[in-house]
Amino acid sequence: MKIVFTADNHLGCYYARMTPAQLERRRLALRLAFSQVVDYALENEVDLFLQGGDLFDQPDPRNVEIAFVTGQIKRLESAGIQTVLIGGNHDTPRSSGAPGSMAPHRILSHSNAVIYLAGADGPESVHLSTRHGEIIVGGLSSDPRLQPGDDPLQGASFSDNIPSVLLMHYSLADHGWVAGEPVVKRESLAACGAGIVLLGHNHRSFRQTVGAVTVISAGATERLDFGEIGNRPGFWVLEIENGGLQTDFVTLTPQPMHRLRIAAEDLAGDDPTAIILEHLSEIADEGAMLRLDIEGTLSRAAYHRLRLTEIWRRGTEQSFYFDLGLSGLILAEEEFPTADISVNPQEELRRAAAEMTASRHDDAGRRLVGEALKTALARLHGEGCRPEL
Ligand SMILES: [Mn+2]
Repeated sequence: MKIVFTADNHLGCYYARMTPAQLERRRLALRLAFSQVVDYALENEVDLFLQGGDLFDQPDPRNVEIAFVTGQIKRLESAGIQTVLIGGNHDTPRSSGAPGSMAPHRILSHSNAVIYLAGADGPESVHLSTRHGEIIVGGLSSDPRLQPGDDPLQGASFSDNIPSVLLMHYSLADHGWVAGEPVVKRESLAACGAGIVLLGHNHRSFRQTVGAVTVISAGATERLDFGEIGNRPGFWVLEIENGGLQTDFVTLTPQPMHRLRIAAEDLAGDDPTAIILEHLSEIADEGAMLRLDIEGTLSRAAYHRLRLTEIWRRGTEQSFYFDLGLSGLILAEEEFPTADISVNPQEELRRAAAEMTASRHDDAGRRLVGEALKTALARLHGEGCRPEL
């Protein structure tokens, strides 16, 4: 029996800093990645198509994405391939009990060829007959009610319908788990009864053994942000025959992505902008997502010589999408250049305080303004010294 397993396709993913045209092209790339998984399933005549959550990036996907997935499922159905899906943390409504809230997977499961294991009351399993034999597939959708550190398999019971393949959308302990989300403990995984556990959620693919269980993390079908630049997108093919398991990871070609880091210390010269533009032109690629990070300590003078708008414009022209990261940039502590500027900050503070005092009709208010002025002047002269007023 041949199975295709994919997860974290994140169809319709939103990028706040893309132009509407870029966003549409990016979303098309995400759909294209998913359709390549379906192409593979059709060309290789697999028996089952399993999706491990976060098919959509939101619980309320746009019609474009719903229509697209419906079309892909139709293709699978026409080839006699059944689809089983679960919900992920992105595409499951936060409160499934709220009036009118419904997982988008319910729309898809109107097709007879689609089974959605919502798992609102614990794990579910379903008995399937394929061209190459029978199989029980279990599913544990992402449950928004779980607290950080909770184990979704704790107390989970399949009664006597123990799945041979279990689909989940959770992190595995000691493997990509970040504090703040639920976590599957290794002990409960080893004891769950399933022979193969297929995990969505971790965008990095891996295969490992926990007790007698083979654990496979799907990995995403595209690198969703610059933090995933080292990931290899793709999907898995499983072949189960006479109790034996063979697995293959099929890679997909992602949209090119470059990350450029420039040390602030290298920008101390007369024209730091020129240095950056030269670096940018070296990796210019109109099809690529590009992120430039300027990191380290920069003097205020050098910072003012940086023409950020020009850098941003050139980066945008030379790439599909340009992101400029300045969060790692620190401005050097320097003396405040009071002598060179036409505005006298002390005078400005006193003037503002006088205006505020004049508009106050209560003594407490006036005292407060006086205190604030004192503090502000003290800060201006450097912490700790007491100015004479
Ligand atoms: Mn997820």
